[in-house]
Amino acid sequence: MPEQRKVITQAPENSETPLESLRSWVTPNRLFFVRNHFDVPAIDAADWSLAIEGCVARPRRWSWEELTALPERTVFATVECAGNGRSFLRRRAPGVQWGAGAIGHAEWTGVPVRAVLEHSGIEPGAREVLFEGWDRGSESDHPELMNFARGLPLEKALHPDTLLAYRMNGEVLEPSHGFPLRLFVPGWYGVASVKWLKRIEVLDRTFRGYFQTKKYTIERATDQGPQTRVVGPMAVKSEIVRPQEGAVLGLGTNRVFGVAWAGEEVVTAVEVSTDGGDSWNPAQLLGLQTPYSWTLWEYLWETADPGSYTLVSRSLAGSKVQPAEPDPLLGGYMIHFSRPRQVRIEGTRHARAELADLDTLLYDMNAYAELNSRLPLDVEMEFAGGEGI
Ligand SMILES: Nc1nc2c(c(=O)[nH]1)N[C@H]1C(S)=C(S)[C@@H](COP(=O)(O)O)O[C@H]1N2
Ligand SMILES: [Mo]
Repeated sequence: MPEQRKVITQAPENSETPLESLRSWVTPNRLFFVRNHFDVPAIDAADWSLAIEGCVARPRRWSWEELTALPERTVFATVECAGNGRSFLRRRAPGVQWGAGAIGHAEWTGVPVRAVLEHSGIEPGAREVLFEGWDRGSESDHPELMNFARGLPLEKALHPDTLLAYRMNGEVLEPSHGFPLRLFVPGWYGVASVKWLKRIEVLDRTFRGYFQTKKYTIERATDQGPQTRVVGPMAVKSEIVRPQEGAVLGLGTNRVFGVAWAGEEVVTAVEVSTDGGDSWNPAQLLGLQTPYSWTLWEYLWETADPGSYTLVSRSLAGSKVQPAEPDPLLGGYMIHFSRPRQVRIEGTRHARAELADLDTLLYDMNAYAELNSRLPLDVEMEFAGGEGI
């Protein structure tokens, strides 16, 4: 059976990337997770335009032709939903009960937000940029109809990598990923990247919309006690992709394979424990380590003794280390603790994993990404050369 997204809710669609079969640095579009609060809006592409208004000297509308005539930029980046892993919390948090797959890594192409903002002339008092989507609906604690909308701090909106994106892995955006145009905020939790863009407004204040006051907020300890914050950059995190929970392995060398990411920062190391976190061993990082993008890693685990083992991985980015336990102040968001995995080694079986050969790995990653998308992906240059990101 061809691989598919794992559906958590059908209408609106909320579905996961099938992480356990991951073999590529790039997540093919049709396997890339979807997080929709409301139904996918019907957008008339022929009649499409984007309004830029608010604290700007020259408000205007951009037609599709005008917008896409601006110089474009491409960024590779991992997107994780802030609720990813919610179902693993011992204390149940409300919201979609995500497993580990509300995450994906893709190549995003579009026009920097900066270009359209500067074209309109940002006025001195500007603080935030409001991005509004075409999708509309209500929530149980907000029965009035509302559009999905989010405010982004001006500084991040003006970063040259923050894009009005119209291509994902070289293809036109799928309807569920925001066709025809979405915001793309690299390094930040997915909620910042508003899909189906309708309108941009430069604000001289902080936007207090539903999706950043009632939802997608966390508490942070400060000298004055806990303060409420809006989720922003993604935390440092890793995930064991294989072996899966409950796997039965053999004696010898077993491969532990996974992904690790650190939002706007670069993953500098990944460590693996086979004794539930008492001792740690360095994993080998595979391919590129760059800001925004996840890195693949593997650890070759030598075992001479049958029995039960608890595997744990942790990602490091400079002085930041992935924590062992969930932080109650974060509630049901930014769930980035190291989740232990139970496996069993049987004395009657034998395992013989070898160190991954980078050429084979690159071939496999490209072939897989191509097989699962319509256009060929040129990830090899980026992967091997480490340029252009
Ligand atoms: N207009 C709109 N934009 C949206 C959302 C939405 O429901 N409506 N969901 C957000 C959330 S919470 C996430 S995690 C990402 C998911 O992007 P994807 O569905 O393309 O993976 O889109 C964000 N942008
Ligand atoms: Mo999300």
